[in-house]
Amino acid sequence: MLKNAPTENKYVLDWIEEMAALCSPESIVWIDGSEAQTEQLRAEACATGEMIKLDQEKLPGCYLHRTAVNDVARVEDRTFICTSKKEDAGNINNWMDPEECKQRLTKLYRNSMRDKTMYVIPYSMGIVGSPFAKYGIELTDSIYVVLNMLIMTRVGFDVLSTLGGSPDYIKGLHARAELDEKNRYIVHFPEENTIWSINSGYGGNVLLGKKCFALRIASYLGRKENWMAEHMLILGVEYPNGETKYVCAAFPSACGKTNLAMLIPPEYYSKKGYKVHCVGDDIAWLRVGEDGRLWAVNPENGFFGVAPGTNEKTNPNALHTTLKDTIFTNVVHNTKDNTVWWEGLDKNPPEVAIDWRGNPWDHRKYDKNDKSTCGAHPNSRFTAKATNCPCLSSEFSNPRGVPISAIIFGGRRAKTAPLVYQSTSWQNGAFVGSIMASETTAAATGEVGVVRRDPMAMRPFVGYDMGDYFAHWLNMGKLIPNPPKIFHVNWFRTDDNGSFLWPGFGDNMRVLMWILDRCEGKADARETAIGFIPYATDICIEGLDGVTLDTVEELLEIDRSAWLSDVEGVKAFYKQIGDRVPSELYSELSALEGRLTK
Ligand code: OXD
Ligand code: MN
Repeated sequence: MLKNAPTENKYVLDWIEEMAALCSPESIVWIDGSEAQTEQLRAEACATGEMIKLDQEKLPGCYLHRTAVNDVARVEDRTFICTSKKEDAGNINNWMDPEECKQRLTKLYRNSMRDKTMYVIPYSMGIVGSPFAKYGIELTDSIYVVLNMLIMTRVGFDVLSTLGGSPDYIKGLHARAELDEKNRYIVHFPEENTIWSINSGYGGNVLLGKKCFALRIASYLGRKENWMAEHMLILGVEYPNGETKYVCAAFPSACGKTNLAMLIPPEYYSKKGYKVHCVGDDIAWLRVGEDGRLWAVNPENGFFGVAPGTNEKTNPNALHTTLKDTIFTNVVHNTKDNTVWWEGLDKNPPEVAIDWRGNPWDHRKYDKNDKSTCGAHPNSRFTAKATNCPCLSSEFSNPRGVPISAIIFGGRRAKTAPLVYQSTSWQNGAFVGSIMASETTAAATGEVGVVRRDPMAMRPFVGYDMGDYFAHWLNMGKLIPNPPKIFHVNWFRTDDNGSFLWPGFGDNMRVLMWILDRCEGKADARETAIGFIPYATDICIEGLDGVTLDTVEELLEIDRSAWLSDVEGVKAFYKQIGDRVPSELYSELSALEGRLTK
């Protein structure tokens, strides 16, 4: 079956032979990244109904796909880290013995591709040939996966030639099988550079370059090799003098990373000549540069963004990015003009439409408080090319990456966390990241809106023990001579009526500017029990309707009793993580408690 393979790498060929013998596909097709082959696959997917070609005048190169109704988000309870020792996966991850797992999944993979094609996708996370890049091969029986990988990663035979005869690549096997949720598994073998995914067709579970490789496996590799794989956007703020400063920000899934990464500065700043450039919206790989600073690359090549809520006001750049070459998943199909729609796009829901389940949809029956009446699934997505983003940074394809001035953590918290605060050191910043918490969203299955601890926004994505991950953060601090300053933000604070106090979106630039001023030593701050807080007058509110100095004061208030109860939550969480939580973080926790009770 592997006649005419475009590589002689025996580690690649032997593995594909073995997986093909297991899954019994009818044929094997190598994905070369060419437009001709991609177009042929699109046509095939449209012929079988796997995708719908949208109006090519209004949305050139755009398609719609619907997943199975039981398969719409990442499944954390079905996600496993299979290390040989359970303690290396830790208490926060699900663990299975690697051999037992392989036995169980082998039964599910057996003959799962009968009568189907197995596609072989050679891909790179990062610029092919650059020292930051890492390579993977994904085997899949889904054209939808192939077409998404072609957008999200760098796919082609240059990956194989760069890999040469090396065994150093990540082996990914994906089969849709029966889409049986009871037998759905997203499994990582970090000690063997291997990922197995079965019975799902949802992006986060099946685009193996993304969460599985670029976060779970990469975080494991980063610890071994002294670098970091983080759930962070990367953006650059260009000053009127042409200088650009870069920040990374870690927020949990569906908490506005894409919006922040592509923000349009408020007029107050744009008139002066400030610009924002997007380097990445979801994942950053961070290494110590020769100059002693921390440098970041975005290993992805596209955006897999949440559609609902994306509109001309919240994120015009994302909206424009999706106007061509985009695959929409689980949004509303406007059958009158063959376009797409989602809640929060505009105030004109289509009159004649099919919802994400594939049923006729009557927008008049939509009830904001009842998610089951939505036309688009709350976790519906767009897969769009980075190069179509109007504010893409000129450094996006720079293999060196960009130097990072600040790391920003953030969660969705109605109370407790102030608009912004700064940690007092790298160690204290790692502590701030470790105690992050956020209200859950629709990006993963499970209840929405409950507060859960999500350290560094990496709870679902650390490929090893969380305590060891914290230790790795502390260790990295010792390896970076000139480390970024670490901050925490919260755009989601509400007043007593439950209304957001801060306008968010483009106006978050005002907070970014305080952060960057702090990095330059240009802004003052007040030292409090939790860290450095801005003076309200230092957050620029010029041109901002409805936000007064009093609002900013309220946004910056620290409620000691809420913080003290948070401290109890952190103690319980650290205990749950287990005995590998570094003592330095316990010292930080008791020092915080001490300051709060003083
Ligand atoms: C994502 C997620 O899709 O975090 O980026 O779930
Ligand atoms: Mn994400």
